[in-house]
Amino acid sequence: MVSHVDVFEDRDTEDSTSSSGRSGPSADRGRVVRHLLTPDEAAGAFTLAKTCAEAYPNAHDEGFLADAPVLAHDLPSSVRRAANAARLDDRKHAFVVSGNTVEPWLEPTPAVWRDADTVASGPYGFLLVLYAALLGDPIGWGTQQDGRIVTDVLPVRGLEHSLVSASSERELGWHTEDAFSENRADHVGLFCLRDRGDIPTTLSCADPASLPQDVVRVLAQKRFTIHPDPSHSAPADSAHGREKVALLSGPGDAPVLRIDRDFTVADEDDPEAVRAMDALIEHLDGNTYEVVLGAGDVCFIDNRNVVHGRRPFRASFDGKDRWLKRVNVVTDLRRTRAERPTATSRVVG
Ligand SMILES: O=C(O)CCC(=O)C(=O)O
Ligand SMILES: [Fe+2]
Repeated sequence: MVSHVDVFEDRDTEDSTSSSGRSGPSADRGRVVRHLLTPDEAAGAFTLAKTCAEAYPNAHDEGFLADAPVLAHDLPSSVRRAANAARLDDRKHAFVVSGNTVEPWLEPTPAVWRDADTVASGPYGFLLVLYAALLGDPIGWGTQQDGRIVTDVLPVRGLEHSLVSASSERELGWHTEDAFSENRADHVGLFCLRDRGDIPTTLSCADPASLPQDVVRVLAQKRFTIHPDPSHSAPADSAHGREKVALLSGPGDAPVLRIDRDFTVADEDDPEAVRAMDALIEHLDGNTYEVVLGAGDVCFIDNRNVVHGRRPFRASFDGKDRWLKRVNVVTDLRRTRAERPTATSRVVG
């Protein structure tokens, strides 16, 4: 659960200690909407997910993904209402459903993502897709985690200092998820199955009104390139990262960000673009705040409104490490069709 100075709770709830948050220096930054399930609602949602896990082979199944928006009608009405309000709120940073069931006999955190797609962790993947279906349609990437739709975020030995989400000792720099692609998600769903103390996820947003207007003007022009991060096994001849893109779009009161701190470049021979990008980086660094996800929190980050990352931590690699299930959600599946092989496939690229 999230407790943050600017977290909006959508009904009267009591904070539990499963997670906490810290505010950044400005009070109006965090727009994290949290919905706390009652124990009965959590049990109902989990039972629905288990029923799905019995009826479909896995949460990546095209049949399940097609049916999910209808199956999601059986989620508790309170969460459906909250998700609908979040869907229509173009200023929110994240929507968190707290209080979800995580069974105490959850298997140990796997050593690598490849081993994480197990039957035991299955119902959680189903539940994540059901919640995702309240906001849009899940997609996966052919170039990431074998094209799985529900992927896994866990620390991997040997990748402690890498630039991907399997890192631990190194901060995961803030980023728009899959910023390099036009087919990137509108929401990134993270279901925390196991937390390990205080390991904050970071969020940051742009406020164009507080940036110099000449900087905003340059950021809105296609003068930047964004390369895929190494979580993607993109072919060497990939066209991604060659086209110039803008980093800021949309109206001033609902700006859309597109930037990855570690993989965005402005041409050296375009000093105006370099300066504008430096200003945006400084701005986003300054606006960064923390949200701690605890076990049972399902957090949908709005990938248009905010960038996100994760603070560094010391992993133990003993099966007790932090473990999240992740899903990418688009609000217009048709938008991604050119890079999906068939109408029913959810795998982009
Ligand atoms: O670990 C986190 O809190 C965020 C990870 C992340 O950015 C991702 O998986 O896309
Ligand atoms: Fe991410």
